[in-house]
Amino acid sequence: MHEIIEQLAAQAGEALAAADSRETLAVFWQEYLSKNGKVSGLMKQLRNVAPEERPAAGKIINEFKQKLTADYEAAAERINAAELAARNAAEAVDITLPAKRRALGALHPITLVKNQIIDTFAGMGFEVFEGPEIEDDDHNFTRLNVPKNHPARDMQDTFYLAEDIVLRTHTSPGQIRVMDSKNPPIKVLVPGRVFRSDSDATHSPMFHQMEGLVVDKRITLCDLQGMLDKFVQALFGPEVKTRLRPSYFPFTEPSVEVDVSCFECGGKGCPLCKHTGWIEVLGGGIVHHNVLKNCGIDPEEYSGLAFGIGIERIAMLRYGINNIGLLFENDLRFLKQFRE
Ligand code: 2U9
Repeated sequence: MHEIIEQLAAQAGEALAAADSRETLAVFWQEYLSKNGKVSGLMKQLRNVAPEERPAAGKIINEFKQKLTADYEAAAERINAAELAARNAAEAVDITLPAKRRALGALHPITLVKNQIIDTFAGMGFEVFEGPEIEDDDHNFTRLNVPKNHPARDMQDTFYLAEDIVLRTHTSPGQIRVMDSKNPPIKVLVPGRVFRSDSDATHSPMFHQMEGLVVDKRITLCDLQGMLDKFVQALFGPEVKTRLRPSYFPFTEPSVEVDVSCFECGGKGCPLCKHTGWIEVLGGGIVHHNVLKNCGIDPEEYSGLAFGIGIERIAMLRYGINNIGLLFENDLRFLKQFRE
């Protein structure tokens, strides 16, 4: 029995020393220490030992089993520690590496200018309203006093989706919707995309407008010019001023084109202002009495002012952009220049 145990101890010792993973250790346990393992096999062999030697032999087998179990547990600890060390090494983070740079986005120049315009007019008490991009003929033209035969209605200028349905050619139908939904006093700013069949270096078939409408008692052109002065000064500097020139729009009467004194040369004349000292920036006027009537507002009691700003035009002037197409190409080399 002694010999058998010694042989088995040597064998088990080698197997345990060779075990280098949970899997090989499990195989060892199965082979030696499980119910059907070799150590249990020794116990079964006690039957063949002479009865007087059995207690001593049983004791030796038990001691062997205890030692082998202790060795097995020590090996398990060794393997667990080695596996943990390997995992820690594999998952180690080098905290001295430089951090990954996060690519930061920026607002598009159109959005920058749009926000600046909203900021200045919000400071004068304007609310912002947005109408739909697909409009009917009635809101886009008829109620704005644009007659049936007006060239703006032509297929050459307007995108028709159906007989009486268009992509809005201005944000003005938004103001009609505001007047339909509330009574004066009204002070509203209507930004949005608009669509016209027009395309060259300064025109795009889709562009952005910001229109304003004020309806109250005794509103005059002076109110318009006062507000626009504040607006151009916020955008182009405190020293600029405005000039109104007579113009024509179906929805305003009188109508004006608004020039700003050249912010490049201070009005002396330069290539930017084509040596006139003035730059045209927007249009406006006093809301036509027909338009007020079309919205159920009595022109004897109320009057209104309106203005329309082309956001691309303002952005091009502010940032010195000479081709409108650059604003829509989404070339990052261009857009990155406007990061604030
Ligand atoms: C209502 C009544 C009147 C809006 C107006 C302009 C003059 C104007 C242009 C600026 C450059 C269009 O984007 S642009 O090409 N707009 O000159 N817009 S008056 O008048 C209104 C609007 C709504 C109910």
